[in-house]
Amino acid sequence: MSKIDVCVVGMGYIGLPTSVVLAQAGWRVHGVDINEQVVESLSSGVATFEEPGLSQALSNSVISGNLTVSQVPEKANVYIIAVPTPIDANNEPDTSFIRSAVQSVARLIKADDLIVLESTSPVGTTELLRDILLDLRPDFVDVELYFAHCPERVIPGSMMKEIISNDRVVGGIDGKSAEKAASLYRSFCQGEIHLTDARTAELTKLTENSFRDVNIAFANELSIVADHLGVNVWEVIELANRHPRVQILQPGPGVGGHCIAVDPWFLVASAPLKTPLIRSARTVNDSKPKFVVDRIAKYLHETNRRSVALFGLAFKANVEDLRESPAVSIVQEVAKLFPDVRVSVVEPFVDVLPPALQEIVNVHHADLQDALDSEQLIVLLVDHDIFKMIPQSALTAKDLIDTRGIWKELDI
Ligand code: SAJ
Repeated sequence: MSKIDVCVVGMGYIGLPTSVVLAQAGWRVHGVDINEQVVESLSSGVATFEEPGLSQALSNSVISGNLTVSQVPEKANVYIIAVPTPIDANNEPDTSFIRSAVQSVARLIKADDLIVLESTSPVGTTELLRDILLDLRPDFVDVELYFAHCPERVIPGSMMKEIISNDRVVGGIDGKSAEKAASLYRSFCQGEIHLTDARTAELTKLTENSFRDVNIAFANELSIVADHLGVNVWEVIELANRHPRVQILQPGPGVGGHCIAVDPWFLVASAPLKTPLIRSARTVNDSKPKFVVDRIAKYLHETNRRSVALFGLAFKANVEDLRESPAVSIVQEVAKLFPDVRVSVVEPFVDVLPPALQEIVNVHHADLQDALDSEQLIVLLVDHDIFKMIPQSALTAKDLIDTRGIWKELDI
């Protein structure tokens, strides 16, 4: 395998960091994205999203010449597909981006090439990808080609570290494919590389995120039970976690991001009658924002107050990422239910509110100190460190709804 030829299709949250670490490991990488602005930005060495360590590494890779980016795939020895795999309105997997990605590289394929699917995908997608490619290129049916699934496992906020240090699961459609893909990942990954078949790798990735979703759902359900019983859930969890075999996760306002809130549906879609627990966990987590909205509504009805401050919009702490964020839907719902209530949103991680919130007349982006000075009801939606640093003296006279348990002693 040449050391200079990896074409990465999709320069988003996974494709970009992967391209950069490959470029830094000495490979000549060509990144592809359909979005012209993304291509323009990355080609000039400017990252399209915030992630610690990414900016510098990208700029170094572009300057070194090891990373180029365009809208068109280039001939390579390895193709990595890192495109989105969303769900549709019925929670069914939408693999259309993978299909388009395969179509875009089909004409470039040559004997001995390796095609790696990194996108989180329903079980069987790597085999499907091979079938799509061979349909497009029947001249390759009897030619050696290699296909593998190597799911990413990096966590936003720590991607550049985890992409190097995490173990990787590499599943080939046959042993040679797994070996070939493993040798690529060994060039930058310091964690262990575990070889398996493609279907096992696909199910492993879905299992990891479903496991987390089910465990968060347990914490979220517990918080609703504790609220009903008038017990402090944070204390219950702290005490229960003193048991040597109990490790309950943290309740919150719901589950956001593009992974945990989506991937369990891939498992449900693969075996709809055999996944009642995973489906139910999704339902519990998806219903949590409404529980928070109901608490805010109850307060506003009872006090007749005409303003509220909501702290945090991101899908989790210390990131600027608003995708699938429960906080965004909570803000929208409160503003819609109470059009005469002024909704102040404090989110230091973004410069401007997303368009969906800009359109709502009673929502505005507020400064943290201004909100602390002027608002009586403060709803904590994201446990950013900056909110943890607010002195208790600034909060004691406030009415607080703390969905993350950082001001647990003060919650109303
Ligand atoms: N959350 C809670 N309570 C918790 C933990 C998380 O409410 O105790 C919420 C967060 O606030 C957030 C959501 O869950 O809204 C998801 O956050 P997360 O930190 O659990 O996960 P992600 O989506 O940032 O990243 C996950 C990771 N998967 C697992 O931890 C099993 C990451 O390793 C994956 O690479 C990533 O999904 C992915 O891309 O699939």
